[in-house]
Amino acid sequence: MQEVPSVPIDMRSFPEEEMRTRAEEFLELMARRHSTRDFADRPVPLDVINRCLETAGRAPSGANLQPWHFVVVTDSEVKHRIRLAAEEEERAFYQSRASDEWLEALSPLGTDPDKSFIDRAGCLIVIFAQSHGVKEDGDKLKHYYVQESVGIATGFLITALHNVGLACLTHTPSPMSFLGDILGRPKNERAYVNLVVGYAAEDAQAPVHATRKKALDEFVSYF
Ligand code: IYR
Repeated sequence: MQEVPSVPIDMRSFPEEEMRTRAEEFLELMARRHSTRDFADRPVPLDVINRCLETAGRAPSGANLQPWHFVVVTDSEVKHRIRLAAEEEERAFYQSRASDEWLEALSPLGTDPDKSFIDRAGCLIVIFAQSHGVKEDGDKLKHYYVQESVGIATGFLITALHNVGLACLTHTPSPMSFLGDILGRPKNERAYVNLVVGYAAEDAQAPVHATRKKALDEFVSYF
């Protein structure tokens, strides 16, 4: 490694027994996370959302260029505009854009063009990926591993939200360019996901299909 300015980092390690308990407890927490469309019609505390967004902002990224932007939408009128635009794309998706194979894969989820949960949920966090940055002099700044970086930050955010008891749904209408238009985002940004966030309704449900997760031996191998 070349010598670069460096600082000490405060990373904790634990005795193995404590590692096991922590791994167990964290798995137990995360295994209770499910995407849901059943949100309570209740505002979410913005200070909590902001702390969760700070967690997202701690994600690793290509050359640490943090090629993301998050828009928090709590305004009911803006949420409603997004719902209507999303439903228009989704109608085209279900009626003609989606292949039969895709519709078949979605059938156990019971999804359809109705996105009324967008009105109900406390907020939307629309996540944008910056294909490149913009330097102070206006020149382009190349970004690296943009999709991967934004995906990791999104994962951090979903985890942080679940940790405070907020539910979310990763909504990805296709195409999603209406999100950048409605929210006035610059040309170097592409909507990555519309994260619908809120308190889960008391009787919130998830399709059985979505709760079935692969066992460890189905997705891990060792050498
Ligand atoms: N965007 C559509 C379809 C959809 C696609 C996938 I991949 C999903 O996991 C779920 C739904 C919709 O939101 O209905």
